[in-house]
Amino acid sequence: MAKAKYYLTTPIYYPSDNLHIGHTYTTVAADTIKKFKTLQGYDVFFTTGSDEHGQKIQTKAKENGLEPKEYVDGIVANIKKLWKMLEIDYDCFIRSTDEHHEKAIQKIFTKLYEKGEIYKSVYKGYYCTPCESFWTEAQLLDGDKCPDCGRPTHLEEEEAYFFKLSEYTDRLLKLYEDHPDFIQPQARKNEMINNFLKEGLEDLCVSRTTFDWGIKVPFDPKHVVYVWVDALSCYLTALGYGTDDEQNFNDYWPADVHLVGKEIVRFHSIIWPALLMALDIPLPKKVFGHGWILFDDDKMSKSKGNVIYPEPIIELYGIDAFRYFLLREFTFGQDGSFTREKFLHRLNSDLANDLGNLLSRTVSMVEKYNDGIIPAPKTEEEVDNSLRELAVSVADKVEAEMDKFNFSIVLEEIWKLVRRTNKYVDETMPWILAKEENKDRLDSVLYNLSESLRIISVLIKPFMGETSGKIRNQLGIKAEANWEDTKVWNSKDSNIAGNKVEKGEIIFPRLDIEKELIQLEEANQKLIQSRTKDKEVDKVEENKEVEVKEVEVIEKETEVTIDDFAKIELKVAKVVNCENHPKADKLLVLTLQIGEETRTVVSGIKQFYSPEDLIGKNVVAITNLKPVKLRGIESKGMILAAEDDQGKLSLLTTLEEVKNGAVIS
Ligand code: ME8
Repeated sequence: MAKAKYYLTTPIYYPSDNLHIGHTYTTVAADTIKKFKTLQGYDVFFTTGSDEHGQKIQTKAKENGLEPKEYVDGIVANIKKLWKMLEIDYDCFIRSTDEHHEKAIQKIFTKLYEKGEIYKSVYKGYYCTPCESFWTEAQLLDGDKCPDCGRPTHLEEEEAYFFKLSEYTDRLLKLYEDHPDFIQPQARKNEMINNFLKEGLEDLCVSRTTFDWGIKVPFDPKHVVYVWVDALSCYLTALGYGTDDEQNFNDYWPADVHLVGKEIVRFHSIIWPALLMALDIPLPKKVFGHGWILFDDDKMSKSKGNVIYPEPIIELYGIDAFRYFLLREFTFGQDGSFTREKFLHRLNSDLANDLGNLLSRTVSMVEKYNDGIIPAPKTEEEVDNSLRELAVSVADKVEAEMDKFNFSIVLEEIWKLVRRTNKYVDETMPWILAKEENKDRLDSVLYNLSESLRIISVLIKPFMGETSGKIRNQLGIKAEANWEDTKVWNSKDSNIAGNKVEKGEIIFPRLDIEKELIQLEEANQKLIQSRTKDKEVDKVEENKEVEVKEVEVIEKETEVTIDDFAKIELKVAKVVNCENHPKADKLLVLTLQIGEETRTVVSGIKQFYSPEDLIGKNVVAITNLKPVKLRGIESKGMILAAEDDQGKLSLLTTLEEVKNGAVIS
C-alpha cells in the first residue's frame, strides 16, 4: 500500500546574518515532526531554505563590499553546516536564487497578471527596510515606527504592481470558518481576524523599482518581484512547481503544515492563501505560529549582544541534549525565555539523572546478575503491571500531542515513564533479590527494566536519534526502531530476552553547572566576537576574508594573524577588592583598577585563590571583551590564567611591578 504523504516546511530564512537559536528552534521542531511521521510510516517531504532577495540583503552585501550572491553564499554555507551538525533531515533546501525557482516565479507573476489579479499603479507607503514591509499611516506606531519591529519607517512613492488582496477578505474569513484549525494556536487566528481582516484588506504591493536584487518582472524588467511573493512561493518551487518535473508537487502538495514564528503568521495566513486562491492552487492545511525564544525575557538582537548561537552548545553538549532542551523547555505556541542555567539544569535532571542513570543502572545490573544477558521474565507482580500499563500507553498520548505539536507535553509524557521505571528499581530492589537468590523474580525485574527502556528508545527517537541508538546498542537490539512496537509489551518483533547487553559510555554525564556556565558563555561570546569583529574592522579591505571566516567559524580557528591578536586589548590591572560571588560556589568578584578606570570582573578561580590572596596584586586582563552576566553580576572583561595538566589555574602577572593600566602587547 502506498504510504500516506506528509509535507511540512520551515520559513525560508534570510541569510542576512548567521542563524541563531530561534531559527534552530523552528527547524528542530520541523525535523522532529518529519522523523516522527516517518517512524509512523508516512512518506514525508520537508522543505527549508533561504530567502535571498531584497533590499536588506543587497545593503548588507554592499556593506561587506560583496555582490549579494557572493555574500549570501557564505551565510548559506554556514546554515547548511549548522543543519548538518544538527542532523536535520530536510528533503529540499530551496534558495530563492535557485534558477528553477526564479523561472517559476516569473511564470507565477505573469499568470497572476494575465488573470487580472495584478495591476500597475503608484505606491505611497511607509516602508520598513529591515522588515521589507510597507505600512499604512494608520498601522504605524508612535507616528512613524514599524508595528512589527518598532524601527523608524520612511515614506516612499513609486510605480508598482499590486495584487488585489482586498478582494480576498471574505474568502479568507470563510476559509478560517470552514477550517477552524487552519491557523494554530487559536489565539493567532483571532489576532488575524481582529487586527487585519475585520477592517478589510488593502491591495498588496508586489513589485519594487528602487533596488534590483530580486527576480525581474518578465514583462516589465525595471521591476523586481517583491520579496514575500518570491519567498512564499518557495514552498511550491521546492516541490518542482513550475518546472518540467512537477512530480513532487503532485505527490506532496498541499502542505500539511507551515511552521513559522508568530511574527510572520500574517504573511502565511492572509497573503499566502490569497495568492494560492488567485493561482487556483489548493491551500495548505495548517499554519502554526510558534512563540519566540527570548533571552532573559528580552528579544535577542545583535545590537544588544545577547544573540545565542547553537554551535557552541552543540559542540559542548551534543545535538541530543540541545534538541531535547529546545522542545522540552518551551511551550511551542508561546514565548519562552532561554537561559544557560535552565539548559544545564535540564541536562542534569532529565538527561543525566533520569534517563542516563536508568540506562546505566539497568545495563550494569544485567551484567552483574545475569552475565550480561537480558533474561526472560518468569514471574509477575502488581508492580510489574503498573509499569507495563504505563509503558504501552505512552505512544497513544504521544500521537495525540504530536498532532497538536505539543512537544513539551510529549516529552513530559515520555519522561513520566522514565521516572516510573527508575522508581520501579527502587520498589523491586534487585540487589536484595540477588542477595536472597530469588532468581526468577530478579530475572523478571531485569527483563521489565530492559523492556521499558526498549520502548523509551523508540519513543524518543524522533527527538534524540543518537541517544535512541545508544540505548538500543547497549541493550543489544539490532532491529530498526518500529513505532507500533511501542504499544506492545514483550513485543515479538523486538524480543529482547536473550540479548547480550553492551555497557557503553555514560550517555549524559552530570555537569558542574557553575563551571559549565562560564565555559558556555565564553564559547558563545567568542563566536559572537569572531562573527562581529570582522564587520567592524576595515570593511572594504577585509571583505573577502570575512566571507571565509564566516564559513569557517564553525570549525576551530587555529591560526590567527598579528592583526587578530591586536584586536584583543590586554592591560595590567590591580585587584583593589575581591569577594566571593553571593550566588555561586566557584566564582570570585574582583574589582580591578585599570589606570583611571575601575571595573568589575567575575572569574571562576575561587577553587585556587581566596579573596585575601588577590587584593593588592597585579593581574593581566582582557579589557575589550563584551560584558557578560555571570550569575547576575556583570563581568566587564576577563583575567588571564594558565592551566596545568591537573586543571589547576595560576593567574598571570608581570615580572616587574608595572603601573596598572599599562598596555600589554
Ligand atoms: O522572516 N524565537 O526570515 P527570518 C523563535 N525570510 N523563532 C525565531 C526567533 C526567535 N527568537 N528568531 C527567528 C523571514 N525565528 C522570512 C521568512 S518564509 C516564506 C519567509 C524563526 O530569517 C521563526 O521561525 O527573519 C521566524 O518566523 C523565522 O525564524 C524568521 O526568520
